[in-house]
Amino acid sequence: MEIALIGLSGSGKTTLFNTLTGGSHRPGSAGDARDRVQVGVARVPDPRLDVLAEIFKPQKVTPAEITYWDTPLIMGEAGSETTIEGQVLNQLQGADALVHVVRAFEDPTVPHLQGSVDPLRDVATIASELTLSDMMILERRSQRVIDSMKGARGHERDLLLREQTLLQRVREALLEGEPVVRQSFSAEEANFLANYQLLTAKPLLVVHNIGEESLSRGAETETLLSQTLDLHGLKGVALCAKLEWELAQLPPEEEQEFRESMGVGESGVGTLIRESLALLRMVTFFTFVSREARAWTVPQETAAAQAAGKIHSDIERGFIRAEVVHFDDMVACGSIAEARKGGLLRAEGKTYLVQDGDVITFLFNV
Ligand SMILES: Nc1nc2c(ncn2[C@@H]2O[C@H](COP(=O)(O)OP(=O)(O)OP(=O)(O)O)[C@@H](O)[C@H]2O)c(=O)[nH]1
Ligand SMILES: [Mg+2]
Repeated sequence: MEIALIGLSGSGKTTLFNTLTGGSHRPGSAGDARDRVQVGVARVPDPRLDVLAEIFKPQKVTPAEITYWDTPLIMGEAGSETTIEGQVLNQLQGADALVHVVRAFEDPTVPHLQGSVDPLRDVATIASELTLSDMMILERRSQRVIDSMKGARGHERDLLLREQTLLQRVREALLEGEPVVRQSFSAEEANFLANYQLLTAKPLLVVHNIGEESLSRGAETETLLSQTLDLHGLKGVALCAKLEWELAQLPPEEEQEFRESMGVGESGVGTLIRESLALLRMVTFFTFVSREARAWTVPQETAAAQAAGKIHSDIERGFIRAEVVHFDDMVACGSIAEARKGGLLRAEGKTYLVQDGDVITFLFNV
């Protein structure tokens, strides 16, 4: 799963990206890499994995991972044409979800290209950029459909006509401010749409990059944030990217101490990663194999055989069954053996839909 960080220049994308992925790209250095997307991997913090590590006493603990991109957007540059197109558009079209980083911090040393700090305005700016970009994609597609219609007959023509009707409807809804992700479609329409790779069809999460000074007013900031987002029907997270980055440089115990002394509870980045998974409708399952406890994420409604395939294609091919115990039962029983005795270990087949928190042993034969 690939998530692209987007947002106006200077909103804190690179700072956040570095914190998420342990990277060390220079903040404010997008100028060096205008046309390059940086790719990095974040480890998904999950307290359940730590609890399982206590039970299994593995030699190795491996968290699930999620990939983030730092996209050097050209938007918001003084005097630039503020549209997402060309290479940047192609890259964004390949993302599974978008995280919009919005500047909400006051800092006189960091110039704001829009002249003032105004998260609500910036949320609207990016929303309209995404919409504009989709309008252009739909326009181009529509032109091609019209061209193909000239020589088309019968079934082919009907299909093109239905596509044209869809294109028209999506454009009208977009113009009324309804992103594609909130519009509804028939199965055939959804198939057409999948080909266009529209940006407003992607799940979107907003990060309010708040200043160090606002952290003490956490609840107040959250309320303000949710009011802003409700307006657009969006979900959001508030964090201070710079502080999170600084804290991430400390040894874990010191980081904890600092967080407590500053009244910053859970890591904002941890919350962001969790919300990213929720946004993508992912569930987490756990395995314990060869003395390694490991967390994996798969989309909701993933069948056991496909989940096994994420670990290794051989396990999917030679799938016999999955032995499943839920995390809560695992903790209550204290071991797989006890769970088995208590009848809490279930044998599930290929088509079993993996649930969040399942602890799974795959049996296979190749
Ligand atoms: N005070 C404060 N400064 C921040 C915060 N987050 C980022 N900055 C600063 O803002 C400047 C821009 O941050 P970047 O992370 O480079 O922003 P960006 O979105 O990657 O910008 P572009 O790459 O130009 O699009 C840097 O000088 C950061 O140190 C924050 O939470 N508080
Ligand atoms: Mg940057």
